[in-house]
Order: sequence, then structure tokens, then C-alpha cells
Amino acid sequence: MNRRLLAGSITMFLGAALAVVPDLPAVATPAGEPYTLWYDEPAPDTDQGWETRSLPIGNGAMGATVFGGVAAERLQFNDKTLWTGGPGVPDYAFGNWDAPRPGALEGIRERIWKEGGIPATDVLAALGLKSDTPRHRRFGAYQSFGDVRLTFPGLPEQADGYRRELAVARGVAGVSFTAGGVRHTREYFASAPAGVIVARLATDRPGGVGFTARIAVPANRSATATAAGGRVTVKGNLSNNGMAYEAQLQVLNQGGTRTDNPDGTVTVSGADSAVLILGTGTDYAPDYPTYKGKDPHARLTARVDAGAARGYAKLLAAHQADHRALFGRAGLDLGGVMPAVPTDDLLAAYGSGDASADRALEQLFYQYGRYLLIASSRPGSLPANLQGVWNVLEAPPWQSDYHLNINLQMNYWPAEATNLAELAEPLHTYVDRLREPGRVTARQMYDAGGWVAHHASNIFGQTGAWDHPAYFFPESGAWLAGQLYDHYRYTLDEPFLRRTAYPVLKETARFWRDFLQTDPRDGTLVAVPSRSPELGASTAGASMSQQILWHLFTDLREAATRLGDRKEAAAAAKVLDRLDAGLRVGKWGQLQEWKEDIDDPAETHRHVSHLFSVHPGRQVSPRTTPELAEAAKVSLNARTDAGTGWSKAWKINFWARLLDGDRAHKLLADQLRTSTLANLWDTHPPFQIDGNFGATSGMTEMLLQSHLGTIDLLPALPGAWPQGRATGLRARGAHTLDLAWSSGRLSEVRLTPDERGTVRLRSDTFRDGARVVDRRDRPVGHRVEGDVLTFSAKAGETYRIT
Ligand code: FUC
Repeated sequence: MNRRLLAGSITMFLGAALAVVPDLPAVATPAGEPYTLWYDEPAPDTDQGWETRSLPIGNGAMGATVFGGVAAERLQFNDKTLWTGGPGVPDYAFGNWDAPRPGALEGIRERIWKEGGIPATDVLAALGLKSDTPRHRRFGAYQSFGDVRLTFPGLPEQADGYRRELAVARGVAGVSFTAGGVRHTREYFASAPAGVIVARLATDRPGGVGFTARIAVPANRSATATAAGGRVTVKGNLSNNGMAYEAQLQVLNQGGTRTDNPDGTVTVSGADSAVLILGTGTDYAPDYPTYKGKDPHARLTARVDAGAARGYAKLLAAHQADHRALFGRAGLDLGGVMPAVPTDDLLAAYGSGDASADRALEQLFYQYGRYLLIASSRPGSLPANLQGVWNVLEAPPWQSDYHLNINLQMNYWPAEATNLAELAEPLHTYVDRLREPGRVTARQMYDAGGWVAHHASNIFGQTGAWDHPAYFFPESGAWLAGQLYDHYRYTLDEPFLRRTAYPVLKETARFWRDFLQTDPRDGTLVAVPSRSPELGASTAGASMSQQILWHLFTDLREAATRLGDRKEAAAAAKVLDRLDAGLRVGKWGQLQEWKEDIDDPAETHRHVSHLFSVHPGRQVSPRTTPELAEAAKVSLNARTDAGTGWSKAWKINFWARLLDGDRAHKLLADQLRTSTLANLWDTHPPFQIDGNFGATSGMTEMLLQSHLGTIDLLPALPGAWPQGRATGLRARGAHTLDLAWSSGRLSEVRLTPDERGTVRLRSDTFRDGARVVDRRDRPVGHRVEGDVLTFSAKAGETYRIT
């Protein structure tokens, strides 16, 4: 918060100011909007200002961030398809071998059987690209598209009554302030139905709106800017790969005048209000092997024309309806009341004694994760990348790509349980499409059938590896396939299972059947080479590899059985009979990370890969395997609570699955205190969006779990959340649930199954008995055994359990 601004304008936002000036007497402060981030100053116009303070909007395909400058506004924007690298670079090879290396894999395996573990770099040297190849140029990176820059002549640098906000429940960002006695308001939203970003600028005095609009793009491309009919068009090609891009910004004024300038800018003077409509396009297409489609001009022009013809009111109404239909499905009320303080102050004060404010921040953070998924992942677009859809740089950290050894997976952890299942479609389609290039990689690198991808990918079907030790992670496809099957477990969408999840599972398993080797030490099937992500030597049968493969073949057997494919089910069962499941308790009581008992108790690496079996996996739980769960706790404690943003988020999920709500909450608090930026983006550091999604997932896991076949209610409720309500959560088996609790005990459940069948609910409170009624309050027959309540449910009926 900017104290200088505050002093000058204390009367303008009394409620907000009083709550944060400690020496004023306490007064009743008006409560803030529960799901709004707001600030009393603009984001600084720098890369760091962008990262820590700008406010994101997005429609899945496009994103923008609002800086909120008074005299000069900046709207940085993105389009998920604008990437360097790929087939447009002459020597792009999808990460595959530059030349075949027959026998390379056999040589590596020989050494591992002899030596136990070998340097991970040796594996990549044998299998990967030559170390002198310019891999970044070929792999490419996600690009900033550019900035809409608005300059307002006559407006001061700073103004009174300043507020910049992002109302996540409405999906609208806004800036308002008073200058020269005139109230200025600016609204911004990204419309999924219209495929454009929309802004409206207005004042409370007629004729008060005047500005010049231009589009600025980074230097790594050719660019021409023209203005005609109030439309700014900037187009050209990326220098690296020739990708064609185009942005169009239509400026519409109400009153006043509008001028197209020869330098490709548009000026509005003396207008009552103005509406801006921004569209983007590239000639990218998600099709192997060229990944090149048509020039974007015609499609983009049609889209921006349509947006302009609709007008602001209709665009906003359609956007609100679309956004609320997703956002409003799930809610979390922990009893927090949002105090009227800016969000950066709320975050800074977290944990300092105001429990109600802390709960309010947690509720906001929870819903912000859902908001960010709605904004960065819509059907028909590419999946959310390391930064969702937002990137300001030409060379962003880790290319802002798709890391497949946890990060992309984590992005989608909250999708199902928080009732946003259709937003995972981009992930499903992306994985499905990776199979085609992945087949070539499987054949070339491993002489195997099926498909494979490694540790990171781009939008151009990169499935091979880099010569970096982290890159050896052929398990990524198997992990992702499990996520597709989990979509089925949540939705029971059989056409999806048949069409997408099952073919992906089958083809992934095909690769692994070829890749798995018999371990001469015990005759089990193991992955070799195999490594715990980003840690240690290349070995045989590292726990995470084996655990991922256990899930792959278990899911495949289940799916095949469901679809009546007996042959495939039997083949999967045969592998499972011999597969090392990757679960061992070692000499210091830990769950082993490696097949050999070599774990170092001092290792605090951020990846806790061997706990895949706890989350997102389902092999280890205090409910089913108490000894292994204890060992998992030993391992997790040894790793400590420290870690990058996403690592802390994963640990929330782990502790929730280990049924320790207080520890899960402690990790959430750690994440908020040490890994969250002022705009509530997760920071690795730097900004990386997976931690936002992982935290929302972890908070949900604290309240509801369904991975073991029984719907576990409030399995890890922390002491800090003695009462609350969660609505619209989803459980596997296609159930929607509302939960209410008080004094730390479940008080009411509402459950609506999509399909008929037996429902099994678990809660300690059931030990004291329960009442089940249907929608018309008629008692429903049920059984209680210990803490499990069972009844048969009809599709679409709503049951209330008290
Ligand atoms: C994995 C992690 C890093 C980072 C990167 C994008 O490699 O180990 O911490 O999150 O992905």
C-alpha cells in the first residue's frame, strides 16, 4: 500500500484507510467484497511490477494483465499460440535424436545393472541431443504478444480515490480514481464467448474521455502498425520461426471525435466513454508435423468485427453469464469476513492475529485458483502453461512451457474436485495429440511401440529429450494418462473414456510393456533407466517410476474391464502381477525413494516424488496402508516444509491425504506467507502458476477426498477452520456435494449423484448415527458401519444427511 497516496486522499476511501492505520480508533469498517483483489495504487510499469502486482484476466486462449496507470495505462496481453521454436526453425527435430544411436539404451542398462546407479548426464549423453545443439532456439518459448498502451493527456501521474481491482466472481478488472474533480472508471474483461478482450473507459463528466491508443510489440519480430476506421492493426512475423501474428484493437467512442493517426495509433478526444476490443491471432495450428495453419487475418477480423457490432453491454452480459456459470458452481466459506484493506496489506498481515481476515484471504486464495483456471484453460485452447496464459517476456523462465514432471499435471489438480471438469479439455486434447510425435520418439530413442514424452514439451509436439539430466523422464505420459482416466472416474463420461482416455492408456501401456525390464535381483518388472525427478543417479526401478506404472496398469485394467476388453484387461493384469509397485520402507523408517535403501535423511529436495503414491496416487493412505503412511510421513518430515511455491502446494495435498489437517494448513500458511506475490500469484520464485492450482487442490483435499472409493468428508479439517461450508464440490463417481460443519464436526451434507448407485460416505460423526432424507424430506434407508454410511441413490436426486 502506498502511504503517500493515502495521506493525500484519506477522505476518499475512508473505510479502506481506517482499517490499516493502526493509531486510529477502531470503527466498524465496511466489509470488502469477499472475492475481490484490490489495491490503492497501480502496478509499476516494469517486468517486476508485471510479475508481482499486475492483475490477470483471460479467456483461455488470450490473457491480459492490468497495470492501472492513471495517465498511462498498460494492458499487457498474450495469445497461447505465440511461440518461438518448432518446425519453423530449420533444424527442429521434436527433441529426437539427431542421428540414430543403435544400442545406446542397451549400453546404459548394462552399466546400471553392473554399477547400480550411473550419472544422469550419461544417460542423456547416450540418448539425448548433442550438447552443442541450440536447444532453446529449437524448442522455443512462449512469447509476450505485446502491450496496449493508452496515454491520457491532461491526467496526472497520481490521483485521489484510486482503486484497482479484480472481481474474481464477476471476472472483471477495474480501475477508478478522481482527477480534477472528475471520476474516471475503466473496466476490463476477457470474454470466452466473444473471443476478445474488452475495455471500457468512462468519466462521470460528459466529454471527459480522451486518449491515444497504440499496440507495442517486442523487438524479436517484424511489425507494421496501421490505423483505419478506429482500428489499430499490428502484424508481422517472429524472427525466430517466421510465425505470423496479428493483433487488432478496435476503438469505439461515444461522443467526441476519433482520429486514425498515420503512425498506426488512434486518438479519441472529448468522448463520454470509449470501448476497446482487442483480438489476437497467429498462424499456429495444433497439427503434427507442421503445426502451421492459415494466416490469422480473416478469422481475427471477423472476431473483432463481431465484438464491435455486439456492443459493450451485450458483451459484458454474455461474459458475466459465461463466467458465473463456471465460477459459481463451487464455494468455500470458512467464516472469514473480508476486511476493507487492500489485498497486499491483507496478505502482509496474514497470520498476525486476525483470524477472520486470515480466513477471508484463504477463501479468496481458494477461489482465485479456480478463477485462474477459468481464465487460462478453456475448451478449444491450449492447456495452461507454467504461467497460465500470462507472460511478459521474450525469454520467460523455463520457456513458460509445459513441464511434464509435475507442473502441467498440478495445473489441472483442482479442475475436477472444484467442479470445473470441462476446463481440463485442453489438457486431454494436448496429451491425445502428443501421441503422434511421441510414437516417433518411442521408436527412434527406445525401439519401442506406443508413445513417449519426456520432461517438458512445447506447442510443437516436442516429445524427445534435451541433454539436461532433468530431461530423462519418460514416465510423463503415463502420469498424464492417469489424469485423463481420473476425469472419467469423476464424471463417468463413457464416451470420453472410449474415445480419449482408453486409447491413451492403451498406447501408453504399449510403450511401457516394451520398456520394462526384468530386474535380475528379484524378477520384478522395473523401469530402467529410472530416476526420481531432478534428483540422484539413474537407476533401476526408482519408486516414482514404479508407482506411476502401477497406476497406469491398474487404471488400464479397470478401464478395459469396464469397456469389456478382456484381452487388454488380462494383459494389464499380467504386467501388474510382476510389476515392482515402488513401495518399500527403508532403514530409517522412510518410504524409499529408490529401490535400494539409499535415501539420504538430509535430502530436502523440493520434489517429493516417491510420495506420488500418496498424492496424486492412491497406493498409500492411513486408511488402507497405515505402515506405509507412517513411512511417508517420515520421508515428508525429512524433506521439511520448505520448498518452492509448487512444492509447498504439493505438501498441502500430501498432508491432507495423510489426514493431518493442521499440518496441511501450516503448509498453506507457509505458501501464503512466503510463496505468494502481492497479486496472489504463486511464486517459485519467479511467478509460476502451478502453486496456485496446487493450493486450491490441497484445500479441497482437506475437505473432501474420494480416491479410495469412499467419499471421505472433512478428512483433514484443521483446527483453524472450526466452522464452514463448502458447496458444489465433486467426488469421483459423479457426485456433487455441499458440506457444512461447526465446532470441527460435520453437521450437514447434501449429495446429488449424476448416476444411480451405491454411495459410501465416511465421517466420524456417523458413529453417532445419521439421518438421510431425499429432496422431499422423505427418510432414505441407509446403513452405518463404524464411520461409513452407505445407501443407494437415484440419479439426479438430492440427499440431505444430518
Ligand atoms: C521443474 C521443477 C522446477 C521448476 C520447473 C519449471 O523442473 O523442478 O522447480 O518448477 O519444473
